[in-house]
Amino acid sequence: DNRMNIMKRGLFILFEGADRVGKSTQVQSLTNHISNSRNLPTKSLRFPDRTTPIGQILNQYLQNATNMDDRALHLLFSSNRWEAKDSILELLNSGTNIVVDRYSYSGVAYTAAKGIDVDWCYSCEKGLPEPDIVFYLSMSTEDATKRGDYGGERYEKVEFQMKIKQIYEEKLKRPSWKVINANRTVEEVSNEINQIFDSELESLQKKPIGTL
Ligand code: T5A
Ligand code: NA
Repeated sequence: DNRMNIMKRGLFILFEGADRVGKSTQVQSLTNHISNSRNLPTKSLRFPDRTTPIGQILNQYLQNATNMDDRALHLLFSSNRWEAKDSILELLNSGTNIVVDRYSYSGVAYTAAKGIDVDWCYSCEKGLPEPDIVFYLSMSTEDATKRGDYGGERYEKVEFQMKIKQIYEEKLKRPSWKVINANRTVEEVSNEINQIFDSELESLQKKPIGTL
């Protein structure tokens, strides 16, 4: 009877990067790979989660409909993750893998790019569930701006995006991050990501869930 061995915790897989590098596309692709090819329970999540009351305020801000103090805004983005903490832990503990589109590092990068201290930005994230794998999608800002729908939302300005990229790469990136060259076809990028996931799955399932 091997039923007792079947239950493994879910993994928390995070995609980060500046605008238009292909995060949402790859979140969908890896979610399909985990649920269809690997046959494991999987759910994709995104931040900001625009469906909650806090998320609706953030959505209005992003669509340029409201203005807000930079730190007040930062705390709302952070709250939007804290309000998801319990459901994230429930999913992981019940064996569901989560593939997440942006999280705390987006929070820090986008606020710090306005000139606010990185440590202050990060302190609001301390204690949240920690991702097991971070895929950081990287490409030149110039090439990213050529991709579909660029320029609609508040932060989609070239100079600001260059600052975001710099903060990710000089202040936030950890040695454990998987830096992925995002300036290739969707299939080339997802093949590399699937391979990394497959090779790390078993060992990561044995580790306890961490906290930021
Ligand atoms: N934000 C977020 C904060 O300020 N603080 C926070 O705490 C958080 C969590 C909204 C904004 O909120 C800010 C950051 C953002 O400015 P969002 O909803 O994630 O964040 O933004 P979106 O506009 O949905 O997504 P992005 O602009 O970041 O794009 P993605 O997800 O990186 O890229 P994707 O997959 O949507 O692809 C973009 C286009 O490129 C094509 C796609 O088909 C699409 O047209 N594409 C490719 N083309 C060629 N080759 C490839 N390999 C391609 N992959 C995708
Ligand atoms: Na996206």
